[in-house]
Amino acid sequence: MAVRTIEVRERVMERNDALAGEIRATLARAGVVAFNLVSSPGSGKTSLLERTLDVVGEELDVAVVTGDVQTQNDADRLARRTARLVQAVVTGGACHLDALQVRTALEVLDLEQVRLLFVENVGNLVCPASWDLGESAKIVVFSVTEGEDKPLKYPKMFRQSRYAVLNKIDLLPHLRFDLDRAVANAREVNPELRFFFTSALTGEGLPEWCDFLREQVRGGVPV
Ligand SMILES: Nc1nc2c(ncn2[C@@H]2O[C@H](COP(=O)(O)OP(=O)(O)OP(=O)(O)O)[C@@H](O)[C@H]2O)c(=O)[nH]1
Ligand SMILES: [Mg+2]
Repeated sequence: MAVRTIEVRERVMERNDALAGEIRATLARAGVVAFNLVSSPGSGKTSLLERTLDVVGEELDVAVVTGDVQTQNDADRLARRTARLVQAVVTGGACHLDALQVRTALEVLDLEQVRLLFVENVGNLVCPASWDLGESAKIVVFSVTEGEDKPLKYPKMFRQSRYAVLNKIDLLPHLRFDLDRAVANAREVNPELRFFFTSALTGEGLPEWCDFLREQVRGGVPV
């Protein structure tokens, strides 16, 4: 029985990876840079996106697909910040988005009108690491309230991500959180990780983050 279970899982993953490849090709043809935001619940993905939409939503033609286990709260929050379409995917229990859900969400977006796409994944530091959604890169958001050891405890997520956003830095004065140790832990599992330090509450670090997004859109889809 155990062997059969593994085979089924492998087939599911193969199908997902094939679909993700198709999505990646579609986005590349349309010239859309796509970031898959992954994090534990409540790190501040939606808050960061709210700020991002305020600053560069129109400038960079940003579209968003949000994934939630239940409710479309995040999509509703983001739709208040932009006239552009925000697509909600309710996974109905699943702990991650998959490529089929993203492809379905993209069917109603006019990709010719989009230059930067964010997919806000389900808040979970485990499952989303294994699922390719056709993104240009995964960005792991983690916050100073989560503890410096998260990169070591959930290494796959940090290894699969090309960028990391350390959010809620406004709270640093109130916490025993060693920022240097957190960065060192993350670099231990992924030496290539590029960091941003933000507060979605105060806006600190947002200019650097938005400049990075501008650079990425200017540079086009990475190959
Ligand atoms: N102090 C502080 N609070 C923040 C910051 N960013 C987000 N929050 C708060 O953290 C809570 C969770 O923020 P969300 O943006 O909903 O987090 P999320 O990652 O989208 O959560 P899920 O989608 O449920 O995984 C909210 O109460 C936010 O107001 C920040 O930079 N500083
Ligand atoms: Mg959210």
